[in-house]
Amino acid sequence: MNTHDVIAMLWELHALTVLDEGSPQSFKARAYENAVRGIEGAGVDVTGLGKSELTKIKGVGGSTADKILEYVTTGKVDKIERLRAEYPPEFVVLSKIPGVGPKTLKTLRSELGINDLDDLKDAIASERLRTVSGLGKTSEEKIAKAIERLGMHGKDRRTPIAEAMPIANRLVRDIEGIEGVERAEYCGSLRRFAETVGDIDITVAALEGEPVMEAVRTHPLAADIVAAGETKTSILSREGLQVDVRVVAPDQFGAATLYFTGSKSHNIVLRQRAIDRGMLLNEYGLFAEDQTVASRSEEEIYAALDLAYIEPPLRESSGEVEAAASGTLPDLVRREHIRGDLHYHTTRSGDGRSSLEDMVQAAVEAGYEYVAITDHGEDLAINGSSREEMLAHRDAIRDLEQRRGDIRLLFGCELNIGSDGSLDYDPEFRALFEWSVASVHSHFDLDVETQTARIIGAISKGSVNVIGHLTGRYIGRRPGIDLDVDPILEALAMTGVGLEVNGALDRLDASSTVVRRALAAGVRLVLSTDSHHTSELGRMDFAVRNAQRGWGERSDVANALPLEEFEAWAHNRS
Ligand code: DGT
Ligand code: CA
Ligand code: CA
Ligand code: ZN
Repeated sequence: MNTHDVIAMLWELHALTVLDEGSPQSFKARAYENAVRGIEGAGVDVTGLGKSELTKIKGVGGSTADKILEYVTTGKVDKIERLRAEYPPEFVVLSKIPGVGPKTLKTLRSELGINDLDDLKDAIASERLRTVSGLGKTSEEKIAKAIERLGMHGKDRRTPIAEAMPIANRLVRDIEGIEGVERAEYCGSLRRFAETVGDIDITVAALEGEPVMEAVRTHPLAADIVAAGETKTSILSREGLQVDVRVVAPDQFGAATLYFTGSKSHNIVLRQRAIDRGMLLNEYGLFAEDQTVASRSEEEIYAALDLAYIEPPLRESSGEVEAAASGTLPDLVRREHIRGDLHYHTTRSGDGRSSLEDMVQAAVEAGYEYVAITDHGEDLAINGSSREEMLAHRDAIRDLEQRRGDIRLLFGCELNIGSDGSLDYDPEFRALFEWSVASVHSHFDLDVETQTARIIGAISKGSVNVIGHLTGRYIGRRPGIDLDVDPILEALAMTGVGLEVNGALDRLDASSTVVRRALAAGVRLVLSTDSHHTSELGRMDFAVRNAQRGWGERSDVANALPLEEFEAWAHNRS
C-alpha cells in the first residue's frame, strides 16, 4: 500500500459522503477533499505516519487521520464498508448524469424507489420523474437527453478509460511482483487506448498459473469472482468492471498479447494474411505445418507476416494493415519527441494546486525545453485572473526564467470562449500573451449552429494559438458541446491555429476521431496535459497515445518542434 492508495480511499470516502449527505458542500465531504489536497501538496509517504504526524499535514483533521490509520493497518475502512452497502455501484453511477445531483438522487430514491439506471429510465418513460418535488417536465426531458447522449446502457454500460486505467495499472504492477512472473501487460481495448472499455484483459507470462490466479482471486480490487480457472480468472471490481487475467507460457506471450489486444477485426485481417501465406495464426503463435514460425514477441509475428510493426492504438482495421504492408505507416509521434507543455496552470489559477516554482521545476525534470504558463483568463468565475494579477504574474515568470536559465517560459493564458465567440480582456491586452489557449468553460447546451459559430469566432480573433479541449466533454460524465466539426477544422487549417489533444484521461479532447480528420484537413496539433498540479505531468503520455490513435505523426505536432521553430510558429498567429 502506498500514498496513492490512501488518496484513492479518501476520494471514495468523499464520493460516498457526498451521496450520503446529499451535498458536495457538506462539512465532512469538504474535509476529505482538503485532506487529499494537503497530502498531495505535502508530497510525503503517509503510510508510515502516526496520528500526530498526520494531523500536522495541512487539511488533515483528527477524524480523517483515524480513517487513514485504520486503512493502513487493516486494509479497510469501516465507514466505507457501511456506505458501500447502502450505495451500491449501480446507484452511484446515476450521480454521473448531468442534472442529477446528490440531492436529487436522494429524493429519487426516497420518493420513487429508484436504485439503478433501469429504474430511472422506467420513471422517465412513465413520466413520474416530473412529479418529484424540485423537478418538472423540463428537467425530466433534460435528464432523458443526458442519458442518451452519454450512451449509458444499464447493465452493459462501458467504463470510461479514466476509471479503467488505474485499476489495470495497479493489477499489472501487483502481478509483475509475483515470483515466477516474467511479464504482465494489459491488452484489449485499453491497450488500443479506446475511450471506454467493456472490460480489462491482462496477459501474464509465467510458467506456473496458480500463484497468479491465487493473487488475483484474493486481490483487494476483487469485489467478486466471476470465473476461476487454472490459467484464466475473471474478477469484478467494486464499480462493476470485469477484469480477465490470463496466464500463458513466456514463449507464447507475443502471440497472446497480439490476439488479446485485438481489435477483433484487426485479428481477422491478420489471420487471413497468414492463411494467404500458407500459415495459421492464433493466440498460441504463428504456425506453418506444425512448425512454430513466431510466437514470443509481437514484432516477430508482424515481421513473419511481411508487415512493419503496428502500434496498438492503430489496430482498428482502418487501413493500418495495408499501410504496414506497403511501408506507409505514419511516423507516429512519441513521448520522447515532446519538447514542451503548452497548457499548464499554477496557483495563479483558483483551481491550480502547485506553485509556479514547483510547476517549472517539474517541467525541467520532465526534460522540457519550454513551457507556456496558461493560467485562467478573467472571465472564468472564481478561478480567473484580473489584468493586474496577470501583469504581476508576467513579472514573476520573467524573473523565474532568468534566475533558472534552464528553460524557456512563455507568458500565456487560457482564454475563455464566450457564448458568442468573444474572448477575455481586449485585443491589446491579449497581444501581451506570448501563447494563448482558448477553451469553452460555459454554456454547454447551445444549439449546433451557435456552438460552431462560437468556436470559429474565437479562432478568427487573431489572439489565439490553439483551441483547448474542443468539446468540453468529460467521458462518461458530460457530453461535449454539439459541433459541426468540418467547418471548424477548415477554419483552423486556414488560420494556422492549432488543435489541442488534451491528455487528461477523462477528457481526451479532441478525440482520436477528430484528430484524424483534423490531420487530413492540414491542422497542426498541440499535445497538452492541462496540469493543475505537479502530479499531472504524466498525462503527456496519454495525449501522445490519443494522437497516435488519430494517426498523428511527429511532424504534425507543434510542441515536438525545437524551440526556435516553435517560437517562430507561435509568434505568427494570424
Ligand atoms: P471491449 O472489452 O469491449 O472494450 O473490447 P476488446 O477489444 O477488449 O474486446 P474483448 O475484451 O471482448 O476481447 C479482447 C480481444 O480478444 C479482442 O480485442 C480480440 C480478441 N478476441 C476476442 N474474441 C475474438 C474472436 O471471436 N475472434 C478474434 N479474432 N479475436 C477475438
Ligand atoms: Ca476488453
Ligand atoms: Ca475480455
Ligand atoms: Zn486549463
